[in-house]
Amino acid sequence: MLMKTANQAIDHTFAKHVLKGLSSPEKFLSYRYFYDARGDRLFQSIMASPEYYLTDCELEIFENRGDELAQALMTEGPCELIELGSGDGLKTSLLLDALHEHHQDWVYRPVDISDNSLDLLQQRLIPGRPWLDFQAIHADYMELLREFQPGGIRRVFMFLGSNLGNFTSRQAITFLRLIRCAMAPGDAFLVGLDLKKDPDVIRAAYNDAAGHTRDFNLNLLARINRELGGEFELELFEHVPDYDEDSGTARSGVRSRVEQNVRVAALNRVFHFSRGENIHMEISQKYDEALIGDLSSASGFVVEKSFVDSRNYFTDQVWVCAD
Ligand code: AVJ
Repeated sequence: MLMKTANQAIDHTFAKHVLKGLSSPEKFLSYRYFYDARGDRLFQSIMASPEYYLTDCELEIFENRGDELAQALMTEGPCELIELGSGDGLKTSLLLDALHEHHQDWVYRPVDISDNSLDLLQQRLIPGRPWLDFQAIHADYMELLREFQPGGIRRVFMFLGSNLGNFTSRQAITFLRLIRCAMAPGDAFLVGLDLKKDPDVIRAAYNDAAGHTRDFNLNLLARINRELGGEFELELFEHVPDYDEDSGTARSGVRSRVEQNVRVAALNRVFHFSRGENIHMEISQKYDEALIGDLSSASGFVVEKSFVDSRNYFTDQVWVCAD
């Protein structure tokens, strides 16, 4: 029996996921559930923290190389720019403005599962851009990609912020192949990827001194408390960031400080934690040329152009169909 609360419907998908993840011998919860209202705010704080370089680096690329980026993507005729997951609009606006300067007014189609972020994006982008054709798509981008047929209007897909890094390499290839299948010759894919670098720089980015990343992880337990009647005592869990230099994989999650049982009312279950037991939550993959080569070729792409920031921390690349 799922518990009903007065003002919040139980999210059955979330409930099922929590049941599966916490019953597994190696406990996990997915990063996908980080982003409730509080998680969105915490992610904003992470992006604003001095240690989290990713956002600044990608913005620098769009600011300094926006025109070259636009030129790399331009062709004759109409085009739609499909952004998978709507960002804050800042980087996108730089690209759209650069295209507009070259008399290329593209249809801009941000795809997001959150109505709220699409509304915010619209409010940010439309003022001062009467030429902008903004056509939001409220959908899960994985599902949307499965339905896309190649052909018709030329398309540029865009997936920024190293969001690809949340996928394991198998998941990344599956996702990239979906994009590839939705593309016709002449279409392009613009992807932002975080590069391997001094491990201490990466470790700090996922363990900021102000503790936003810790709170971001713990918020997933707090969300179980709020939405599923969980009884997690947050002080009894600690954030565990980890970065493996060789693989380039940053992993994060939380660890039980003590042996304990935690009840989740909506699942009618008690979960046992041994002392030091982990709940894995997120990976953030860092890339190098070899890894990018493997990923792109395994999914039917070639890297056509790549741009990096001044510190060589981050790359935005234009990928095109291999054949
Ligand atoms: C939104 C997936 C790019 O992995 O760097 C930031 C999310 N997690 N700090 C990342 C995140 C912890 C972020 N991405």
